[in-house]
Formats: sequence, structure tokens, C-alpha cells
Amino acid sequence: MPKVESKGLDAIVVGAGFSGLYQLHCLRDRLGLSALVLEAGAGVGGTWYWNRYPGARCDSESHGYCYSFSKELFEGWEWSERYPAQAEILRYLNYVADRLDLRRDIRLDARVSSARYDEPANLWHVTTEDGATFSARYLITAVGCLSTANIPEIPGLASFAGQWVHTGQWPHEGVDFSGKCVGVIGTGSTGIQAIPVIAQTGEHLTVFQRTANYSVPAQNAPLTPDFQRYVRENHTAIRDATRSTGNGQPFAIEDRSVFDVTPEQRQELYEAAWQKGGLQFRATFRDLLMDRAANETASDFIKAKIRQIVKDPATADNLADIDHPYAAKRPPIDTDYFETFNRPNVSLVDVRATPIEAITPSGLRTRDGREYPLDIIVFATGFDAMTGPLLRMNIVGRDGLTLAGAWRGGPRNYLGLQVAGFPNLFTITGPGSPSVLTNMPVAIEQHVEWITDCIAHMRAHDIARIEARPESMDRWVQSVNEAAHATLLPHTPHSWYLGANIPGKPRVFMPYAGGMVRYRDICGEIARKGYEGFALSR
Ligand code: NA7
Repeated sequence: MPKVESKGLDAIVVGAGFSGLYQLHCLRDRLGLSALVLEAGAGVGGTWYWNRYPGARCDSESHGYCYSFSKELFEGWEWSERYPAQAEILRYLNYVADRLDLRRDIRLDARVSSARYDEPANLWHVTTEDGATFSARYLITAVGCLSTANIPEIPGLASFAGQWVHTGQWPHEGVDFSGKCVGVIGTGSTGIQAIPVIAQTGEHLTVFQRTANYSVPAQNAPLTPDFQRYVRENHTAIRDATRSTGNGQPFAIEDRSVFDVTPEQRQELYEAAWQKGGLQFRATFRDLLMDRAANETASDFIKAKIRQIVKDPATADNLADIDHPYAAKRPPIDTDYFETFNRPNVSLVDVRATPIEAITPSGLRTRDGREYPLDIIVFATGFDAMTGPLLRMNIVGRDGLTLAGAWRGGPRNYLGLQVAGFPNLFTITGPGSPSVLTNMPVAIEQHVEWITDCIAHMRAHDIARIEARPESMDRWVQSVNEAAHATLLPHTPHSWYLGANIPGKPRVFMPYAGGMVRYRDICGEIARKGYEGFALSR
């Protein structure tokens, strides 16, 4: 077992996805610190390294789904499609790692298994699964929000004679579906992307749906040379646009209520948004996520579309039997999702009505006793979101306080960035920050820059420790709750935003729903006031 003792580092960053790469660049190249990234994967890319399932694609448009901090970096890359596919994003992140010469400070195949704060030395000691240890003043988690796979505990999985895979741990050699009976469990954003592609090669595909879901066509297409030129020439305008919207997207939410227009006009606006495609559908009216009656107009429109597209009435009923407001769960976008159910080789099973009882050596059995013979099971069952990747690192702070103990009742922190009892630990896009409710690179850049400025401030003022004060956490948790409850977001019983997809996980609405613009202002103001609400010590 390799045993590397690395002392004298200023900072350890965990994860080499969008967050970790930029954090390394800022610490090393802007502040001149010695920093090391520990990455569990065998390559950089984070989410885009692991999620290689068929159809994996970003739901944010490519020109907004990239770093904006460097004009040169931005102009040196050209996206090929409206929504970049996994392989293209992974190439992009490798391009960034090379352009910024980051690889020499990234240790791959290094999954962090524990991190412990040593108060007398004011150091974090970090151990990886291979037994290597590293110590540094600052520990920064860049582990992503959706990186701990949720594989449901269904009895009998170990007995399954075929192949099973989770979309977030997709084999690098790929999965050959040809001639195979495939079952996909899950109809979240991932299942909705994967199902149409798997259906094209699998002999037969059975979709096991527990909660019917909305989806809007992505209307993906190659980018035209004109649009590519526009992007190349408008770095600043695009960056400013993503920084001016609540969700970090390069499009604004229309400033009109559903009830400002007639039902006929509304129908036309929804139809135009459907044809335009993508997450912009949500931007048609400002009150879709605020008012249930307003939301129902969008929900009804999409349900009617499902019934128009899907030819078999029973299947259409199942797909359109959606029990939550539109976009109260993360709204998927798709390419031919509902159309796929018109294929002769695709069938839908409602596992809310007849839950999965067991996996058998030859397939899957539902509670009504029906057996579904399967060669391959695809778990598109999501993630232990936001807290999962942090808790599995076994983080121990001051006086033996564990993060798992501190968060027994759900995540509590200040600004989504720091937890009392864990000095000099920063969590990029942690729970309590806008993160998953935004276009992620925008939230990531804001956090990385805030953390970098904070560390620069500490060094300039000879400050050895920064730690959230408990009373600041209380206030922030209250703000997070208030922001969520001003929307329809908490009004769905089975959302991963609430931790409801993981048995036993506390039901707490995790991301900050007050919008990126407001959040950026709050963080900036706190920093300007000398890091108000944090305890700083020499
Ligand atoms: P999601 O959105 O959590 O979707 C997971 C799906 O798997 C969802 O339909 C779940 O049904 C279903 N699921 C989970 N466990 C089970 C069991 N035990 N039985 C049947 N069905 C189950 O994950 P995704 O990977 O699609 O998307 C995650 C995010 O990645 C996405 O929002 C984007 O931000 C990118 P449920 O709804 O819980 O009833």
C-alpha cells in the first residue's frame, strides 16, 4: 500500500470536477499557495467522468455551461451542440486541465476516506482509501452535489444472473444492449435521457416508473456557425447574463404572470416555449413556481402534450398521471422521451401501483406476482444528493465532532459554505447554497471566488482560523427554509431536494431557493463586513 506523507500543503481540495479544477487554479495561480487535489476517479471531470450512460447530456445550454472567469479559456473552446453531450463536456474539462496546467497538482485514484481536524496544529489530516495521508491548513470539498449513487436495497439483487449498472457509475467500456431485454428503473432526468437511446439498441426495454414525471423537449441541435461566432464574440455579455439571473442561466424569466394573459395567449406562449424547448419553458411566466394555480396551467399543458404524443391510452394515462407541480422536482428535458413509448419494443410498468418486490436471478418481480425477465438492469435511481458525498468522507472537526453527528437532523451550515466546529473547512456548492437550483458552473465560480478571497483575506490579516458561528448557522438555516417556502419547491413528497429519495434521510429542503443574484449579494456583503457571522482567530 503506498503511504505518502504530504505535509506543508496550504490546501487540500477534494474532487477534480468543475469546482476542484477552478479552486486549484485560484489557490495555486492567483494566491501562490501549495494546493493538492485528491480525486477518486482515474481522470478529471467529476460528474462528467462518471455519468457516461447512453444519452448523458447537460440540460443547460453549452454556451452558459462552462467557465466564464477567463476570456481566453472561453474563446479557446467551441461547443458543437445546443446541449453538450457527456463526452464533449469531459473533453472540455480536460482541455481546461491542460490549458491551466493543473494535472501536476491532481492526484487521481485517490478517494478520501477520512478527514480530521487537529486543533493544536490547526491542520486538516486527510487519508485516502489507499492509506496515504496528507495535511493542510485548509480543506475544501469540491465533491459535487450528485456524486453518491443511490442503489435501492431491493431484495435479491446479489442473486441477479445478468448485468446491472447504475447510471452514475457507468462502465467505461460501455454496455452492449443489442439483443438484450433491458429494465430501466427510474424516470428522473437521467432515466428520461437514457430511455430513448437504450430503446434504439435493446431488444426489449421495460421502464419501471414509480413517479410519473414532466418533461419538455430539449430541441437539441448542432450549433450553427453564426451562433458559434456570436458566442466567441460575446464572452462578456454571456457572462453578465448568467450572473444577472436567479438560476444562473443565460436567459431571463419573463416578467409576466400567468394571469396577465388570456387562456388563448397562454396556450400560444406555452406552445412557442415547447417548440423552443429546454429549461426555458419554465421561464415563460414569473409565477410558475410561486403559485399553484399558475403552475397548474403549465402542468396541464404538458400533460395534454403527453396524451397527444403517446398513442396507447393506458400508457399515456400512466405517463401523464403526475402528482406534483411542474418543476417542483428538477424538471427534465428530453429527446423523444414520450415518443419512445410508441415503439413496439418498449413497455411501461407502474411500480407505484405494483411496487418492485424482488430481483430474481432472471429478472424482476413486482408485488402482483408478475415476473419480468431481464438481461440487464439499469438503475437510473439518482443520488444521495448534496449531503451524501460530504458525509461519506468521515469528516471529524473540533473536539471529535463528526459531520454526520452535526447533521443528524439534516444539514446545518452558514451560507452553504461552513459548519461550526469545522474550522477552515469550506464546502463548494454545499447544502444551503443555490447549487442544484442553478446552472452549476455559475454557482461554482461564485463559491470558488468567495473562498479564494476569504483565504486571501486571512493571509493578509494573519488570521489562522475561520469558522461559522452557531448563531449564524441558525439564522441561515431559517433563511434557507423561508426561501424554499416562498415557492412550490417543498410541495412534493418525493424530491431529492428534500432528501426524500433516501430511506431514513432527514426531510430538509437542502438548496437555497432565494436565487443566485440575491445569494451573491448576501455573500459579498458578509465578506465586505469583515466576514460577519464567522469567528476569525489568529
Ligand atoms: P432522480 O431525479 O432522483 O430520479 C431517480 C428516479 O428513480 C426517480 O424516478 C425515482 O422515483 C426512481 N427510483 C428511485 N428509487 C427507486 C426504487 N426503489 N424503485 C423505483 N424507482 C425508484 O435522479 P436522476 O439521476 O434522474 O437525476 C438526478 C439529477 O442529476 C437531476 O435532477 C439533474 O440535476 C442531474 P421517485 O421519483 O423517487 O418516486
